[in-house]
Amino acid sequence: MTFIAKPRIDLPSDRLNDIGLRRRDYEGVLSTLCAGCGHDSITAAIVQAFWEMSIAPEKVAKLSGIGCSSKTPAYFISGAHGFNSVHGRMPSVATGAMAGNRDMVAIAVSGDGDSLSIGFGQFGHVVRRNLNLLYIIENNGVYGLTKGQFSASADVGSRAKKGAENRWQNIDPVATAITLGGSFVARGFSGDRDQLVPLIKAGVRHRGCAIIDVVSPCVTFNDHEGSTKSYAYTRENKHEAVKLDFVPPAEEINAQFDPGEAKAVTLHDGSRVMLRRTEDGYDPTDRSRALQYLETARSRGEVVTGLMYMNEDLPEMHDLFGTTERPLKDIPYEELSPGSDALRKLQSKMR
Ligand SMILES: Cc1ncc(C[n+]2csc(CCOP(=O)(O)OP(=O)(O)O)c2C)c(N)n1
Ligand code: SF4
Repeated sequence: MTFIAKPRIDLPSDRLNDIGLRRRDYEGVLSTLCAGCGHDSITAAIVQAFWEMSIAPEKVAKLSGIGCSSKTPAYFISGAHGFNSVHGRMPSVATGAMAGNRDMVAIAVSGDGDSLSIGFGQFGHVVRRNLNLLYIIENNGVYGLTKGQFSASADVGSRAKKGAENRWQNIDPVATAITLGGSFVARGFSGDRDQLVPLIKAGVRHRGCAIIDVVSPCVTFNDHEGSTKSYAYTRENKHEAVKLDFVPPAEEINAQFDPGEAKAVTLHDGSRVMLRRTEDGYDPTDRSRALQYLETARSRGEVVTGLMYMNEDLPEMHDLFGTTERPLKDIPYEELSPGSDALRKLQSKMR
């Protein structure tokens, strides 16, 4: 794969974040995606969120599968660790990485093809294991990289560029993730950065698997009339279920809310997610209500966005397995491999 380095331009007006880095330090190489591709806007939102959160690039692990979407980790945080894995198999690689070092901040980027077609099994298991990572699905309803075939997220009745109709039932990653026991499930739109940035921040700080399905139009193969994943359709039918603000630990909640208008959910690191109710009175901590709400919206052809479901009390993978707090790289070899006597004892228990 060829990479085009980005020219480095440091403007005097560029602010430094709390660890002395500029926004530019969170960028990657130049994107080679089509001009106008929604995926590039998601990259920009990731850059902004990680810069504002002052996360050290070397503490970040970027993971992806295969697809235009899965190429995007090359376009952000070039100082991070990264693994561009096999189509649909990113969750296994991410599980191995996070099992080995729980101190890393993991961000996984996938596509609707990568996660809902070939990788559907892996997607299901990473959600139910509640692996601690932010998992973004850049959802355009097609396989962009292989020239625009319908993916499993394409809605029934939506049309391909040359007019063919999709007749297969679609898989909604949001409803699926909630059903599978997901602990943080949201939907965004690549064209709405104001909403996406706080969602990404909250997803990073959530302890467990944070799924964000982001409608991300493919301008080359799926941005025409008849597509339900186009810019025009999404803008027209987008409905924000709940507004979200992210408040870092120790920072005061400055916004003024009317009584009953907002609800704060405290995350494990002390940061808070402020949920501001919309006129529907939607409550993303109520699982059955969330599923019902999604079904009603689906029947109306609405694209509901925002934080759809959140549960801070579910144990994440390390709690479930009772694994060590220490990254495996910091454990001396003698402790990691206690020798053949210990192995014999273990085997005898299983006879
Ligand atoms: C095992 C395997 N099967 C098929 C492919 C061909 N392939 C490459 S990317 C892709 C789909 C990508 O679609 P999606 O994940 O939605 O990403 P997008 O390109 O739309 O962002 C397919 C089928 C492959 N690379 N590997
Ligand atoms: S083919 Fe579609 S998904 Fe791929 S880069 Fe172009 S616009 Fe984006």
